[in-house]
Amino acid sequence: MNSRELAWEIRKKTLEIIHNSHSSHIASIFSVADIIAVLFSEILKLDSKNPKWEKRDRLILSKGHAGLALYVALQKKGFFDEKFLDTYCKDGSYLFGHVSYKNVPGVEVSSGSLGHGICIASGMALAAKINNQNHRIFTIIGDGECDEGSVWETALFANHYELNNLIVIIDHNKMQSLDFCENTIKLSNLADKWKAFGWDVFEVDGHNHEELKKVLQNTENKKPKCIVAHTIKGKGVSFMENNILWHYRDPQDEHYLKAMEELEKAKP
Ligand SMILES: Cc1ncc(C[n+]2csc(CCOP(=O)(O)OP(=O)(O)O)c2C)c(N)n1
Repeated sequence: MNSRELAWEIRKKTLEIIHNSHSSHIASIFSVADIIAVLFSEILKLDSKNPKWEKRDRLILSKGHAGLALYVALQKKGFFDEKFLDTYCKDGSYLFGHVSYKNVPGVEVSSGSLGHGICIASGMALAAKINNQNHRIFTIIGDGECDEGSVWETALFANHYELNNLIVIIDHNKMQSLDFCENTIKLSNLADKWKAFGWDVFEVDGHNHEELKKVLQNTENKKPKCIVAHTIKGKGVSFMENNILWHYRDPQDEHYLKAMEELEKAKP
């Protein structure tokens, strides 16, 4: 399955599960679907039969409310079966609305309390350096998440320790849960801020697989790397795109059918 097919599978399956479980965050999932698909198809060195393989790359999805996208990618890559995936948000399931590592093969850490993923990732990156290990640590954070002070403490920390094995991808959809980022706490030019903190910074279209592949494949950097991925919240379903309602809204039958029709038409 190539990255475009995986992204499509992620959108389709997450929509189906969100609808069945009456849960939320579909727009956040659609925003990050292409980034996750490219990482799992082309970039991450992983072994689904040995999820704790020591030399594996690490991925932390810090915007843990979009965790269903990660769960679907892991399932499609063979870390667990579809029956397990379909327990999402049901009584007794290990698969919650925010990412949990407990009993879920392939998940590195639990997330959802925003601002923590990058801190854990930088600790992992420093540990890998101390132990002379060559794996890379990727973390995906939200732009609203950049309101957290811990993100900027880590930006200083990673620069200080020259963590060139750390790659931060910002899902820059310009929205957070209740409003646009600029109306909440101004981020202004995010790329300039990371540059000022001493990082190698790249800006890409976060739905363009070629651009994502190119920037993610090149990890020969001397500094920690920040990829500002310009995305659209709700990408792939016209009435969800850039519509803040779909951060939390549970798609009813009519929304589900309409969204599914659009996704079917866009099948790669
Ligand atoms: C520490 C913390 N504060 C508040 C929340 C509630 N919350 C959940 S999602 C969200 C918005 C996140 O926005 P962003 O990081 O831009 O993610 P995206 O728009 O991609 O969903 C907030 C504030 C949280 N999960 N953690």
